[in-house]
Amino acid sequence: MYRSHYSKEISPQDYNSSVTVAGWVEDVRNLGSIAFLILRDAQGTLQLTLLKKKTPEVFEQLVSLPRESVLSVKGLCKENEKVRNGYEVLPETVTVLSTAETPLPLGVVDRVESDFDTRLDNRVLDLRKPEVQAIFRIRDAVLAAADEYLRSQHFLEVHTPKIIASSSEGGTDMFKLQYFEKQAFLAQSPQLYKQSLMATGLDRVYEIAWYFRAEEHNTRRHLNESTAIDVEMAFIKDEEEVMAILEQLVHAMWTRASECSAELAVLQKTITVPHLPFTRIAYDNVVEKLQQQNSPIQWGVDLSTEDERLLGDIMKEDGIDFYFITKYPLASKPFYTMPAGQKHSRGFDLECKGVEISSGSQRIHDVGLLTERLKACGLHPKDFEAYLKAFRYGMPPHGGFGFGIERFLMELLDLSNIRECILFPRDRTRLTP
Ligand code: AMO
Repeated sequence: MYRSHYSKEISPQDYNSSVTVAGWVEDVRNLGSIAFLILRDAQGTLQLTLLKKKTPEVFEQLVSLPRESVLSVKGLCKENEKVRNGYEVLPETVTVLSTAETPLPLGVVDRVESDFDTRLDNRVLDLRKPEVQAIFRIRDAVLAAADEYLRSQHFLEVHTPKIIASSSEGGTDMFKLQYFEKQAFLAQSPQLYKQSLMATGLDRVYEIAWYFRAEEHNTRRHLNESTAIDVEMAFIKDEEEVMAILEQLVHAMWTRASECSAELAVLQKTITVPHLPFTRIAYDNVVEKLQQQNSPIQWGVDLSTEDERLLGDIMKEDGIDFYFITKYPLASKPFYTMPAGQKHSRGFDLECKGVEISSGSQRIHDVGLLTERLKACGLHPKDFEAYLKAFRYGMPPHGGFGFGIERFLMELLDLSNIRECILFPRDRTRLTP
């Protein structure tokens, strides 16, 4: 608990002196002549002990306050071994900063679990729960680790447009937007722009990017608005160099998460940091393994959710949680993916326990081949002229990946629904709050 607004935490030096604390009323227990009020802030909780005889006005004011109201309290801080955090505060003056309406649509400390939709409908109250906050504190910590790692490898943080004129990924799952007299779209990813930057000399970049995808399916691992760490790097030999950065990045983030001991304790989780390098398994080999387990998969198509899960189980038997699937069929990867021979590509996915958390590739850097591939994928090169222009005047070999932040957190913390990992989820039916 903070000693006063935005200042230091209460410590034994504060015992027997006057402190000011502020927070939300978590609970009030009125025993007649004495009452206990649990006050909560971002740091934790403390007990206010109210003595009717000593401070009758404060007593009356506080015992009738609805839960989740906001208070500022000045009072004597006293050591008390019987209280959970070793001290209590005896209030002398109280300012009610905000009175909560009753009944609460969602209990913050109720033992009964609310259904997920009620929680999301009341996300602001839901976010007051320590176990929900812990997810976002860990999210913050792993993103700080990602920044540190990527900057240490000389990547520059960039921000690319989210209102764009043509598809980034091909396909139809784009949100349309009227841009004055023109048709525009919300970016499915920074793909075209991060690649364009490779022609500029800003040739190692990353972006914490928004992905907007008008996918109709409503699953536990898809969002219509999600975030990702997008990386692009030039002058590479092949996709292996990109995969090396990705696995180091995951390792740095996983390690940082394992150090978030207070949050992991609240979530009752332990995190084991994986060993590097991650296993590489070629797509052809994956298909063979899956067919041996009676999967109907045919060579050439992307893995279905079922196949991904089955592969996760097969790998788990060998004690492997993380693995790259490499050398995907060219036809199953986006138009910008570099071919490897006639039928294969330099595209890869990183899987964690049967869930794809990242995909990437070496890209095509020859404008002729890129135009050919656009056509082969049923797209019109003239819609991509602004992108193709970046390739016409000197484009080095390059590659990169997109790494889903919510997917990563979901796997890191073993959460069953991706919506737990984003503050205000957007899915097929949810647009508010
Ligand atoms: P891809 O479409 O595979 O590749 O996306 C990269 C990663 O982003 C996450 N992701 C999602 N997470 C939640 N909900 C969604 N609807 C969703 N879609 C994607 C996943 C996925 O692995 N431009 C390429 C990346 C690249 O090659 O650089 C791309 O977007 O974790």
